[in-house]
Amino acid sequence: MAKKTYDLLFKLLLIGDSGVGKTCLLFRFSDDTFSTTFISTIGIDFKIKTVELNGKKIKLQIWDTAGQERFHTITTSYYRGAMGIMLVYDITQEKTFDNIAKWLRNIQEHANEDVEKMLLGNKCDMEDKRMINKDRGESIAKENGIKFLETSAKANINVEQAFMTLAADILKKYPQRETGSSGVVKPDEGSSSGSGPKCCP
Ligand SMILES: Nc1nc2c(ncn2[C@@H]2O[C@H](COP(=O)(O)OP(=O)(O)OP(=O)(O)O)[C@@H](O)[C@H]2O)c(=O)[nH]1
Ligand SMILES: [Mg+2]
Repeated sequence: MAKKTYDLLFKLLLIGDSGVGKTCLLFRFSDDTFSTTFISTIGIDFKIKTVELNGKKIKLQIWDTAGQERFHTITTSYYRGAMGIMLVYDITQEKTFDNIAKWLRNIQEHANEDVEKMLLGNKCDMEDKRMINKDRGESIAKENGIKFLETSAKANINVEQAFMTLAADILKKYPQRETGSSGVVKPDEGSSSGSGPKCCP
């Protein structure tokens, strides 16, 4: 008999301009690898990593979107199912910072209202090429009431912390109906074949 390998399933989404390092952040987090070769994501991809938080095994299903505008329609169709969204810019590219407002509008338009958000200023290993001060990242995050971290997928700075913080923020507001390990609710994994009534509005 297969043992249940997790208690909760959280769906996370990575968004932001092309080239900011979304895929690299995901590979660093899930496989602890990094590549300097830029292979732009086509459409959408995902990885799974199971982590433990507050004694609960949480399966993170992390969707990695293409930043290129031509994939806008397909990528925004994934916003609705996300419980947490990681919005990434590149501290060496002003344009990717200017576009934060655009990405926030996309979230507003396409995601659930109560989605947890986090802003990441990636590539903080490239201090010599920095265009965006940390203060600017901090203040735009504050204005929008979201958490902020500077990260480096390359140097492995704050990557684990970013994903774990987002997961912890989702967990905090997770319904606490169940008490004790046996009563933990296991959300369905996205199969649409269930015949029973939907329990949630
Ligand atoms: N120095 C440095 N380079 C990075 C870092 N993260 C990513 N890169 C480089 O930036 C380039 C783009 O990284 P990707 O992760 O593919 O970018 P992306 O955001 O997934 O881009 P799209 O898939 O097109 O949306 C690659 O050449 C990476 O090696 C980082 O933390 N530091
Ligand atoms: Mg990518």
